[in-house]
Amino acid sequence: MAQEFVQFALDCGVLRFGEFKTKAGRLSPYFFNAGLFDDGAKLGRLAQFYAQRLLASGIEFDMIFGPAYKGIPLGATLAVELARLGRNVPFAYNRKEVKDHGEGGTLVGAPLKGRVLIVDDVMSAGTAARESIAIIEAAGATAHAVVIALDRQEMATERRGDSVVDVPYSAVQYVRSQLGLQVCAIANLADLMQYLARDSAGGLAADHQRVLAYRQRYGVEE
Ligand code: OMP
Repeated sequence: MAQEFVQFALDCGVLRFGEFKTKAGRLSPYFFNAGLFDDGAKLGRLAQFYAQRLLASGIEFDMIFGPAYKGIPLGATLAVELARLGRNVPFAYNRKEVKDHGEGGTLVGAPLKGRVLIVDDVMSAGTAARESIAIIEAAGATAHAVVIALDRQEMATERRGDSVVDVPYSAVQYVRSQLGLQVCAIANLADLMQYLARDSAGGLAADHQRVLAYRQRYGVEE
């Protein structure tokens, strides 16, 4: 399924090779832009991948939380897909701006309670995951698990005084072992490497080399 997903992301132009700057300031030879799952068919297929991966993982959860902004359509479409498969669970999301009228507050949708599953696009340094966990815990619920489309399997960063340093574990590893959440990804960097290694026509050979070099510099062991 991971190889099929890598192919799907490439076909949608969501996964691209080139030169990109990540949130952590790294120059990456690839980038995954989930915002380019930008029509109904692509979002529907994406939701199927999330649902399949999640059900295969055996992770249990009581409801879905989609963090603003990119997690909102991901969580919503996953909830629709799960309901279609016979598993109807509540869904909530947050807004980034605090509203001073109407329904108020920053949370929208079902009340946050029980074991909450966070749905997001990519985990690099884990900043977004930490923000979601704080929102869920503040509401009195339990941040239980995270499902993402791509685990970049690279070193997380940590603020030490005035500087930001690389640490020898990934954000996914940190969220699993330090924060105690279960994490699953539809695909990871190893899957991407496998895809590139299998490229028989050789059109992606240069990208393969660049991704290898990037992994040597920033990658972590699973
Ligand atoms: P963390 O919040 O630090 O884990 O980084 C995840 C975020 O990085 C994503 O939500 C995106 O905003 C961005 N990102 C991607 O979307 N795709 C990538 O391939 C790499 C990044 C990134 O900047 O690291």
